[in-house]
Amino acid sequence: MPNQIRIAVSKGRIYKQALPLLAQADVEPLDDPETSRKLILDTSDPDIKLVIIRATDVPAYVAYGGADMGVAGKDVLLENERLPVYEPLDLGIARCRMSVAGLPESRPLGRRMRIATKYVNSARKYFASQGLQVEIIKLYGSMELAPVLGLADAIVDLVDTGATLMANGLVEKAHIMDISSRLVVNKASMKTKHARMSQLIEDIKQAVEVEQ
Ligand code: PRT
Ligand code: MG
Repeated sequence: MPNQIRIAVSKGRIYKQALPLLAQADVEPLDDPETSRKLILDTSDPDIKLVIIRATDVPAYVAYGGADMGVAGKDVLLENERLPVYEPLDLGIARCRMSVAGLPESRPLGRRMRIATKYVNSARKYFASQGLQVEIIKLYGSMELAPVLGLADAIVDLVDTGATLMANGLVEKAHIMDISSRLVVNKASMKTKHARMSQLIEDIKQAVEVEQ
């Protein structure tokens, strides 16, 4: 399948928000991943397939050539910095921010704090940049519970509306960075399928400009 291009996307918000951009590039899936159990979707372009995978697995699929390109949150890319991919485009979708959050009455962020997070890499870099040595506890989900149950002094997590923090009695203590999803590309595919890949990237780029 030398001319086939596989695009890795995750279900949920990334898929929903990437869809209009792909449609502008004349790539329209023939199945809906929310209802179909298929993991490889045909599209209106017979040479282009959508591969449905977990958001955190997109960098690995693209780096190792399981997919030629993919859509991944900057948060996920920063945790997978060692995987070699090109990042040609900020798609401006699935926007949110990465923040430090804790209980409202908790002491100010300081040294020797325990920080619970899924984003170990980004958290370590952030606290180092603040000159704070902290202990980081890796969690895989429900981070909001950690300060409530006394597992950690604070968490590093993604925030969009703030409803999740509020529902769990937490407040934002610091803004680390803004997050959006990026188009990532396999380095070898960029050479071996150059014409088709660069055309597709250009079409998606145009679509992003229209949306903004
Ligand atoms: O959810 P699942 O375990 O299936 O996988 P996932 O969390 O890896 O995927 P998904 O689809 O939830 O997130 C994919 C990408 O969307 C992330 O990598 C981010 O780049 C981006 N994104 C944008 C978000 C959010 N906004 C977001 N709000 N990812 C997660 N959230 C979560 C956040 O972690 C917190 O639990 O939503 C909650 C906060 O939302 P608010 O609106 O209550 O503040
Ligand atoms: Mg999620």
